[in-house]
Amino acid sequence: MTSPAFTPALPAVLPTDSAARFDTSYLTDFLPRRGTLAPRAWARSDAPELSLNGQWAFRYAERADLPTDFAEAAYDDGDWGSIPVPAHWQLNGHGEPAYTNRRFPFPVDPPHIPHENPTGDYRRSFEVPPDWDVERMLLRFDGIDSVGRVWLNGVELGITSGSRLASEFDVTEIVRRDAPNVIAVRVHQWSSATYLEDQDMWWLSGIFRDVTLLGRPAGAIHDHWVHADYDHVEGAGVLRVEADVPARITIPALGIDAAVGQTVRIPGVRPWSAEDPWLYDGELASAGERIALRIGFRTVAIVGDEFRVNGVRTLMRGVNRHDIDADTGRVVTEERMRHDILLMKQHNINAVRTSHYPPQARFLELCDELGLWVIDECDLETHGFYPVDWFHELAGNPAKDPRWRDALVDRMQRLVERDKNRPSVIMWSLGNECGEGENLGAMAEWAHDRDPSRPLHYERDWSAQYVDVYSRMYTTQADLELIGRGEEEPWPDAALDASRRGKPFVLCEYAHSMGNGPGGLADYQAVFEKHPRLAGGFVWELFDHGLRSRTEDGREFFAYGGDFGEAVHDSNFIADGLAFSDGTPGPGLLELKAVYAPVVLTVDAHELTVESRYDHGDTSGLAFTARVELDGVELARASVDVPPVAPRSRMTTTLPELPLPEGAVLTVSAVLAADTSWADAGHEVAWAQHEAARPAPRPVAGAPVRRGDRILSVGPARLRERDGALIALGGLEVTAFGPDMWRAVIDNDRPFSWAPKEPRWRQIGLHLPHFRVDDVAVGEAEVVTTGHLGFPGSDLGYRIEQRWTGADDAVTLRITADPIGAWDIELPRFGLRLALPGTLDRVEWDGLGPGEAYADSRSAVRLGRWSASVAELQTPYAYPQENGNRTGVRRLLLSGDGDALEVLGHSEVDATVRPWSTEALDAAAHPTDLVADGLTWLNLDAGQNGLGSASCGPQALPSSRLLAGRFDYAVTFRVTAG
Ligand code: IPT
Repeated sequence: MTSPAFTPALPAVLPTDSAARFDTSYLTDFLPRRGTLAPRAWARSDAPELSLNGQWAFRYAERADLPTDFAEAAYDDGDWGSIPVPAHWQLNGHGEPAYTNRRFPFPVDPPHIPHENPTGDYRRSFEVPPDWDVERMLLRFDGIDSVGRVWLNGVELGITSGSRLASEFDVTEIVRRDAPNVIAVRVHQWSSATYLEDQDMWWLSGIFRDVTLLGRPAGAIHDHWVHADYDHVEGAGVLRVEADVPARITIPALGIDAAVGQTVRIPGVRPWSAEDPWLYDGELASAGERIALRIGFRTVAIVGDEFRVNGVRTLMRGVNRHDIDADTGRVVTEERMRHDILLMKQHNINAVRTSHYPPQARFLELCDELGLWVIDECDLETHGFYPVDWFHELAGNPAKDPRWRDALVDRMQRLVERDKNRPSVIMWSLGNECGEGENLGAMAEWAHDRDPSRPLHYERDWSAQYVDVYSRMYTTQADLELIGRGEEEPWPDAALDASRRGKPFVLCEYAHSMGNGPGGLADYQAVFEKHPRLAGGFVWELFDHGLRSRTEDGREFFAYGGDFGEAVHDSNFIADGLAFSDGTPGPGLLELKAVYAPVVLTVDAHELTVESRYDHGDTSGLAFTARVELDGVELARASVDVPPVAPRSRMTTTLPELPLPEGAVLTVSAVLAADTSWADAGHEVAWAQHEAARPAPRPVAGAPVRRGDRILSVGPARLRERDGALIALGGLEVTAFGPDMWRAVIDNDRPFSWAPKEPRWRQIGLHLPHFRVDDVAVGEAEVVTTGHLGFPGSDLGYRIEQRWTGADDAVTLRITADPIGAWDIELPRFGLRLALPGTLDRVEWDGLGPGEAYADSRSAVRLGRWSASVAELQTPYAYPQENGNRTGVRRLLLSGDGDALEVLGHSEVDATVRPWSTEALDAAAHPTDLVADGLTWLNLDAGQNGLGSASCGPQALPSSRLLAGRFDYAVTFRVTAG
C-alpha cells in the first residue's frame, strides 16, 4: 500500500515569537491546513483514547487578529466563559446563526474574507491517564468550522481546515505525561476555505465534532484497508486487507485467519446489501493494536449503462441528508444519527447522499449496520460563485483556478481515506455545485487511482468526462424518461456524448420538498422503475433545518433565514425537508414511503398480486395480512400466504374468503414478518385496497321552500332572500359563505419558483373575490341563484349557479360553474367556503386519510373512516401555507358542543377545515402567528391545483393541474342535534 497516509510526519511546529502573534495571513492561504497528518482510515480499536469533549473555557471576539498569548500554558483564563465541545458558538450565546443558500454573505473576492471575522478561543487542560502504554499520541479533531489554529502547552501544532473533515496532529513530542496539558484552539468563522464550503445551510462555527486524544502503542496500525469483494458468479467473498504494519485478520464465523496482503477466497459468504446488511465481525491485530472490523462483502460495478451491486442492477430510492438538529445545528449525537437512519429505513428509503459533506464516521458505520446505499460526498461546494457567473475572471471559481487545486485534492483524499472501509459507501461524490473545472478532474483522477472499486459522482460534470455516472438535478419526469431511454439531448462533443450515453444515470436531487409538497413523486418512480440505465434518485431533502426558537411569550417555532436579523439571507429556503425541523415526518415523507415501497401490491376481491422491487433478496422477510372494514368497524382479518417472490418478479395469489358487503374496504398489508434492526415485526412496508363500492348519496329534495322575514328556508338551510347566501344550517350560524378559488400560496406557487403562479393569481385578484348574485329564483321546492364571480380589475370570472333542494333534516347544494374569459393559468382551487361556529372542533370523515393529500400527492392515503381535532388537521409548515386538505371525502362530520354538521359529497370532494381563515394563513410568517379566530373554516372543493416541486424544480404535471373548466358538483348538509 503506497498511500501517503503511511508517512506520518511530525508536525511543523510554527514559530510563536511575538512578531507572528497577530499574523492572520493563514486565513487567506489557498490551503490553510498546516501540520496535520496525512489522512487515514477511521478505526475502532483497543488502543487507548481520551475524549476531550466537554466544557472548555471560551472567549469570543468579532475579529481575528488578536494576540495569541492565550495559547501559553500559564495563561489565566479565569475571566473567560465556557462552552461545550462539540457545539456551535452561535447556538451558545455568541453571535447569531445566519442563513444564505447560494451566495456568500460577504464580497466575493477570493481568497480574501472580511476583517469582521468572528473568532472563538478555546482552552482546556487534560492529563494523560497514567496507565497508557503508548509510543505516540495523536490529537484528532473530527470537525472544526471553518479553521482551527491549535496549540498544545504553548507549542503551535498547526491549523485545521476542511470543516467536515478530520484533522490529526502528532503530539508525541509535546504532550506531558507528568503534568496537566493545556490545549488551546483559536477558531475563525471565515477563512479562504469558506469559499469551498458554501453549502446551502446555516453559517455555524466552532469545534462542532469530537475531539480525541489517541494513544498509539508501539506496533499500532496506523492505516488499514479492508477490500471485501463479492464474486456473485461463484457466491464467494474475496478478502484482502492492507495495513502499514504486519498484522493478521481473523473472521471467526468464516474460519479466516490470514495475513495482511494475502488474498483469501471464501466460498459461500453472505453478501452485504442495503436490503440485507450482513456484516461479519472480525479483527485486525498487529503487535500493538487490535482493530474491530465489521466486514460486508460486496462489489460495485458499472456494466454497460447499469449500476450494479453484487452483479445485479440496483435502484437507489434515496434522499439527501444534512447533519442537522433543531437545537444543536450540525452537532449530531449518535442517538440522532440512529434516529435519522431508522426514519429513512422505516420510510422505505434505501439510499442516502451525504449532502454536501461527509457525515461523522459513526453515521456510516450505522449505515453499514442498518443497511443504506451511501453516496459519500466531499466537503466541497462553491455555489456562491454562481451569482458571479461561475467563471468570472475576478472571482476565479475554485473548481477551475489552479491555485485551489491542492485544496480540492486534499479534501478528496481526506474523504476517501477516512471512509474507505465502509461497505455502505458505494460511490464517492466530488462535492456539489462547484461549476466545472480541471481541479475537479484532478480530484477524480486521484480518487480513481486510489480506489478503483467505487464509481465517482459529481453533478455539475454534465459531460460526465471525469465521473462514472451521469448525474443531474431537478430534471422533469419527461426528461428523466428520455435519459432512461438513452435519448437525451446530445452533448456537443460527439465522443463525450457517446461515453456519457453509455453511463448510468443518477438524479442526485429531485422533488424539492419545500413547504407543502413535493407532488409528482409517483410519476418519477414510475420512470425510475422502467429503465435499467437509471440508478435512482435522491429527494431533496430529508429535514427542514429550522432552529428551535421561542416567541417573546414563550411559544416554540423553528427559525429560518432572516429570523436572526441577518442583513443578507434566503428566508425559508432552509425549510425544504420531507420531515420537520424537530425530526417528525411530514406529509412528504409519508408520500415517499408509499412511492418507495419495495413491493407493489394490487388487490381485488379475490386475488393479490405482489410485485417485488427488491433487487437483492426475495420477499421472505414479509408477511401479508388482509383486513375488511365497514364504516370504520373491522369485519374480518386473515393472513395471506404468499410464497417468497424473487427479486424483480411478481406473483399472484388467491385471497382467503372474506366477507365483503357493499361499502366494505379490503386492505392488504405487507408487514415485517420478524423484528429487524430497523423496525419491529408488524411494521407495514406496503399496502393496497379494494372497495366494494356502494352507490353515491342522492340529492335530497321535496321539502317546500319556506319564506320568513327576508329569509328563505330550504330544509335546515337559511338563505338570505336578497342574494341567496347561506346564513345558517339549523342552529349553526354560517358566515363568509361563497365560492372560493384562493389558497394560501404554497412555496411552489411563489415568485421565486420555477413556475411562479402567485404573481398572476394576485394580478387577476383571485385573493379578492367579488361574488354578485344576479338572480334568486324561488320555486316550490328549490331555490336557484345565479351569480357572477369576478375579481377587481379583471374580466376573468365564473358564472355560478347554486341549486338548493331540501328534506326535513338535510339540504343539497349543487354548484354548476362555467368560466368566463380566456383563463391563462391554473386555478389555486375551486370550491365553496363557509365559516361555522368554532365549537365544531372535531372532524370525522369517510374518504382518504389519515393525512393531507393533493392531486399529485395521494399515494400515502387510504380509504377508511378517520377522525381528528381541527387542530390536528393543520400541518405546521415552517412557513405557513395551504395545508391540511383531505381528499376523496364522501362524508364529513363536524362536531363539538351542540349541534353537529354532516356533509356528504355526491362525488368525492376535497375538504379543508381550519381554525383560522385562508387570509390569516396566507399572511403568517411562522406557525406561531396563527391564532384560532373562534370560527371553524370549511372549504369544500371540487379540486385544488397539484403541488409539483417548482420551488426548485418542475411544476405539477398537466394531469394534476386544475384548469379553469366547468365544475359541477354537489354536497348535502345534514344537521344533527348534539
Ligand atoms: C440545489 C443544491 O444542490 C442544494 O444544496 C439546495 O440548495 C437546493 O438547490 C435548493 O434547496 S442547486 C439548485 C440551484 C438547482
